[in-house]
Amino acid sequence: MSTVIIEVSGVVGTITLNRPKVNALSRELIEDITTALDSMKEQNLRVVLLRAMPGVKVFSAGHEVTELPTNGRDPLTYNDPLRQVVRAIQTHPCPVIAMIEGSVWGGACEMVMSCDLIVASEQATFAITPAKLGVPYNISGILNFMKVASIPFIKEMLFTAQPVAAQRLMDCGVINHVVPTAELESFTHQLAMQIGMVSPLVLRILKEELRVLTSAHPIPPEVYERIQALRREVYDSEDYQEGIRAFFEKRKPVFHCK
Ligand code: LCV
Ligand code: LCV
Repeated sequence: MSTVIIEVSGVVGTITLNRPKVNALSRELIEDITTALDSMKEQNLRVVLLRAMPGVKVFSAGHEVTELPTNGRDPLTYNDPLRQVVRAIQTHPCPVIAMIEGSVWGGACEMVMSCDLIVASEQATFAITPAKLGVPYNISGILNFMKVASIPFIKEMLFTAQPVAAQRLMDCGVINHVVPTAELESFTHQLAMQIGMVSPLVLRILKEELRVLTSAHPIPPEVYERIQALRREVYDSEDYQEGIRAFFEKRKPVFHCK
């Protein structure tokens, strides 16, 4: 059974996450999302919506924790499914609008914030959780957060790992619109139709120009390697194991900085 529902209405394609219980981003779910995005490239679409089922409490619980490696491998390498779905959204030729109900966790925050626009219901919340789980987030993931939010705000979300209300993210320029849940679908579809009426060729070049320019951060190879070495110390640490163990034991992690 596919973990996503795909619908096309006119020039708007919709990808609905549908993986019980909490849309945790497993390899399977991410492959279904990227396959849906690829299939939509072949159709004459102008906008893609990414959403969960209406009325969900949890939009996505983030990375499927059971798929986080615990054998000393980097949990967020270039080919990790989470990295792949973020790039698939960022390079998709059409604007991708995230329509958010419920709570968004961990890597799902980066996936949503990599969409071109975000429309959220008033009750939606976002929690960026690597620090809670003991995961050394990867450098392009951090850059994706920097693209949409100020450094102080992103530091607060990363350092506290706590849920933040959609309104606060809109006040900080991360979310485009916060609307009452009852209006979420109609508002988002109206926005999609507006975008669907302008030149798709111009949209494609504008999106790619913005992606290239916001990703242009020259880092000397040695600096990159130093960051990778620091990240390796973390994912090789006992704290990383403790973060994942605590998750499965449904208890708070106790970190010892080793
Ligand atoms: C697998 C899960 C998950 C899950 N994976 O229902 O950004 S990083 O670096 O941290 C990155 C690595 C990342 O994204 O890590 C994952 C970060 N995600 C989180 O911290 C969210 C963890 N989940 C929760 O806080 C709660 O499960 C939420 C609030 C999402 C839902 O709470 P609720 O009380 O409604 P349960 O907690 O009972 O979860 C329902 C089932 O989903 C599993 C969880 O283990 C439980 O399974 P069982 O019913 O078999 O016990 N589950 C939840 N999240 N990310 N599995
Ligand atoms: C020549 C004009 C213009 C005009 N050029 O009075 O950013 S990019 O990439 O798009 C870039 C290439 C660019 O800047 O493209 C131009 C973008 N501009 C617009 O899309 C605005 C187009 N204009 C309008 O929406 C309306 O004209 C406004 C709202 C500006 C004014 O409306 P209003 O009803 O008051 P009219 O539309 O009747 O315009 C008065 C006269 O100005 C001409 C227009 O053709 C009309 O000429 P005639 O009286 O001879 O019919 N006009 C308006 N804009 N950009 N000519």
